[in-house]
Amino acid sequence: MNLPTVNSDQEDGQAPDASITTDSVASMIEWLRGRGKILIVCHDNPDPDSISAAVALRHLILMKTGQDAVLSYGGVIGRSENRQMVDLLEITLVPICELNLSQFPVVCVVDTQPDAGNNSLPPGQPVHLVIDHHPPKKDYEDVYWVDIRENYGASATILYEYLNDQNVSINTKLATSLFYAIKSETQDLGREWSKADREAYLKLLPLSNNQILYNIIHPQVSRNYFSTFATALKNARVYGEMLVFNLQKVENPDLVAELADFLLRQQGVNYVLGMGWFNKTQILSMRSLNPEAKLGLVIQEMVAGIGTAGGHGMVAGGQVRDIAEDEQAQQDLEKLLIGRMFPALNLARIPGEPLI
Ligand SMILES: [Mn+2]
Repeated sequence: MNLPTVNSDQEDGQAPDASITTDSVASMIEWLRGRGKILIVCHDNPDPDSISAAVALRHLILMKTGQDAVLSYGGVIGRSENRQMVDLLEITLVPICELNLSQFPVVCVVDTQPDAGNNSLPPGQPVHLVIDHHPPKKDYEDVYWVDIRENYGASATILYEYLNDQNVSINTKLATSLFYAIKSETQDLGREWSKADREAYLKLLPLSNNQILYNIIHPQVSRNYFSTFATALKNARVYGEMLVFNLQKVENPDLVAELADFLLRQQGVNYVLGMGWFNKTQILSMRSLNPEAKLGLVIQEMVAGIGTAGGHGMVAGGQVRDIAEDEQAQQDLEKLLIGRMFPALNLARIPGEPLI
């Protein structure tokens, strides 16, 4: 997706699935009319892409049918930027544990999928709309609407196209949220981006509020944020072109991904595996500079039989649930994952050395 050859494959920015057209999106909206309460679910510990896609889907449905929807998520909104985004753009999200799901005849998921393992819908929960850009976990033949565009850098871009095609106006707050989603998810169109993302990014920038954007991007952070950086730096180990760090218990699960991005800047490092323990779950995050890394598949191989994972070529994440809080359990898991990581990446195992 970051390769020019791949980008040129979608000159017109159309959905790769030819069945998704302006007309079919219109009929999907009509299908929703009069069906009762609508729930839109983000992935756990939602990121700006998942949040903005949910906000945009709600806006689309509201403008076209007059029906409001409830936005929901599992886990926590941890990263300071994401909390700022939700506060400053006045986005209301309800923890999924506070909802009675049987009250919602229509359930939509954005930036995740029913079988992805990174959302808090109970197993067997009927889902009616899936809008995502991660590789499909299965066919979802029983789901009414499935729009999964693996070659898109952001789910927000898919929703931007829906709004655009259906002539729904995009107000400043919505534009700011969609713009920030594409900006953060693709690191300013530098990573896993497509022509469609670039198009949306350029159209949304002049509609966005630059002061709010600045305030989202530059939030103040707690002392704990800096001590987590210290933990990561102290225990990071470098195995040739691979870097592994373990944050142990974290207050904010998003820090694992943030530190993975940060430590990928180390010279000579092409792959990063980050770990952190939050609420009985070991959160995993992988990053690579190599566009051919296929990290989504690598991480699935690493957690086979013990957890769930997924992702794209250069960005992936996973979770291993029911891990005890004691250090020994976490160290055992770290050893197991490192042992599986080298063969999964086709790298020879070499001894690690401390980063600093
Ligand atoms: Mn996304």
